[in-house]
Amino acid sequence: MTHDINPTVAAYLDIHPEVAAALAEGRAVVALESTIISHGMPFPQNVEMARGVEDVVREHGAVPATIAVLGGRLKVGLTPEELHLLATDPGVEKISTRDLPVTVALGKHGATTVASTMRVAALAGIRVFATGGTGGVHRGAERSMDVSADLLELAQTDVCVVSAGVKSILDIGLTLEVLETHGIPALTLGSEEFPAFYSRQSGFKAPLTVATPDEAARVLKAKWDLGVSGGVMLANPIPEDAEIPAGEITPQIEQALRDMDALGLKGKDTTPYLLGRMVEITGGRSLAANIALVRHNAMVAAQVAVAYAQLG
Ligand code: PSU
Ligand code: MN
Repeated sequence: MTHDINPTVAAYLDIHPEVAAALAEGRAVVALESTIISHGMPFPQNVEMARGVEDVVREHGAVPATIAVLGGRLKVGLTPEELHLLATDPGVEKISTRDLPVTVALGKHGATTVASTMRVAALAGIRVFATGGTGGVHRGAERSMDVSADLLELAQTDVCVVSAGVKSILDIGLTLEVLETHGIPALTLGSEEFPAFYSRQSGFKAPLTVATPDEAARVLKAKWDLGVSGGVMLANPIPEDAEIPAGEITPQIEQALRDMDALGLKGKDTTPYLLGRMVEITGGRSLAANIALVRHNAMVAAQVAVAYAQLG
């Protein structure tokens, strides 16, 4: 199941030796993104989270490959110094798929979102990826047309994204509609209800459910063996002891959205602003929840990657 990287693509990639060895031997690898480090959490929690998540992946038998663009190079697997740079350098831009060729061509630094991380992971031959929450359809999208590029990337790139569902700063109902339109399986792990990032409950029934990481791996194999191209969203509810119940978090999200509107923020700046504002409004509780859910997703992603590698 090893993946041959064509030489044209290989010329842009710097695959960390540990990741390259695992890929060459068909061992489990889990991709991790970097927008969550540079634009999703404050320092120093961001770099502690990034290192901790890599450890969780290793503890569950897979090799972590944190992805970013540094000096125009597509990095797959980072050194501790590179992680630190992403966590601290204000010059690191948030880059989605549309930005990727520009950041590469101009030799800049970029923190990759779910969409661009999926794309780079696929180029390197990595099939499983852990994040916090996937982007989706923003509230008011019927006027703003703000639909995350994460959804369009899921429609076309063969990577399984393990997330805690869709951030409740978004319109979850519309997000589920767009996932269905694009033929993206939104599998919920071990729950009949689709999860909402900080909360286990969203008020929306899970469109599809799997009981175990092993079942999820079998879905991936069946999908890609059959040539049903594109990604899979594996929604993994936040652990109970870390969740902020929907009834408590909803008014705080509404407050953050009002504050954002008052500032007139739009486009790529909205998600980083909202996550930061939520940390302030909740007195840090949303940050603790965010870190807990990312670690949980990393564990499940490693279990899925190990099971998928065993399917051969
Ligand atoms: N999950 C987190 N924190 C984050 C993100 C996900 O816990 O910061 C990032 C991901 O990189 C995702 C992005 O792709 O938020 C969504 O941004 P937008 O809504 O602009 O597409
Ligand atoms: Mn957007």
